[in-house]
Amino acid sequence: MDKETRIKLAVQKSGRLTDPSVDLLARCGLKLSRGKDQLMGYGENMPFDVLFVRDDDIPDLVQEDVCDLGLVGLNVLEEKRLELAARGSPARFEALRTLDFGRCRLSLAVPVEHAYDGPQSLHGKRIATTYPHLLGVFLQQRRIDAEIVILSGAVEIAPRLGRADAICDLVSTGSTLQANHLREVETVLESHAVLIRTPVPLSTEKNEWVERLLLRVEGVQQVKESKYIMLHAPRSALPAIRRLLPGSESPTIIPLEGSPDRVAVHAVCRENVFWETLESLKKAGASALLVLPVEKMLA
Ligand code: PRT
Ligand code: ZN
Repeated sequence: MDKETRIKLAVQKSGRLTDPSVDLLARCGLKLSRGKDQLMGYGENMPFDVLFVRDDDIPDLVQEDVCDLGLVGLNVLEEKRLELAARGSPARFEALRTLDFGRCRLSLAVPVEHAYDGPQSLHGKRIATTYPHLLGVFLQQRRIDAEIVILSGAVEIAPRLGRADAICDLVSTGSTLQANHLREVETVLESHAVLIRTPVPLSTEKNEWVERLLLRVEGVQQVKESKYIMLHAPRSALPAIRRLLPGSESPTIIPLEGSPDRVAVHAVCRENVFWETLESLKKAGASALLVLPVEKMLA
């Protein structure tokens, strides 16, 4: 395939999104060989090449059509969208899929010893952040007049240094806030990774590959939670068993040779299957229970 028909995909070079992004692409079947400079990964078996860059550059690279696709946090994307809107040039990248990694939230936090009684408590306060636009909208919507202190990092130590009264930063486990004696008080944005695409129309050939990738991404995300359950049961127990199978659509019912009253039930459950569920199924009359991981799934 010539150069123009290869799809360029931007991925974070080194950070929290790197491993899950590369893992997702591998599960979608992409075999990458990394170049000497480690800045590019070449798809050996699919026409995708991966560009490894800083996450903050991904929205621009896709918007400017340097890359066709990008994997980036919603927090970075939405901050960029607001920044572009403020400059009078609306964002043109398109979010294609929500991904099940990179989960975190952009939150407001105050020193634990400070009283907090709703967003109004932030009136007249200084709030440190690297997300001035998202924070700005949050404050504006609530008619709160606060000063936004824009920092480029180490936001969580700003209150201790006397540079701010509160912070607005990403949180996942909350341990960073705790270590800095801060208390999470408001969520500004719930975030996760997203797959974005260029606003420029793609050739038919590229489009077909993007569609294939999207189907595979969906399949990969579904199988993570899915299990294949097999069991034997008396026909009379089928209604109860079907009610107990978690998140399964119509199961396959197979007659058992030599036992007209008994059947085998096979079902894909789109949720995790816990011991408690198996115990309930057994109580309802099921036997020979088997739970298997699902390797691939294509709707
Ligand atoms: O070098 P580059 O610019 O590419 O990387 P970066 O340093 O800007 O980003 P990186 O790798 O830290 O994060 C990339 C993306 O991961 C973010 O844009 C989010 O979409 C997502 N993400 C998910 C997180 C977190 N969870 C997270 N916990 N990004 C940052 N954090 C930080 C947070 O800023 C705080 O310092 O982790 C700390 C809090 O974590 P907890 O677990 O203590 O609450
Ligand atoms: Zn960054």
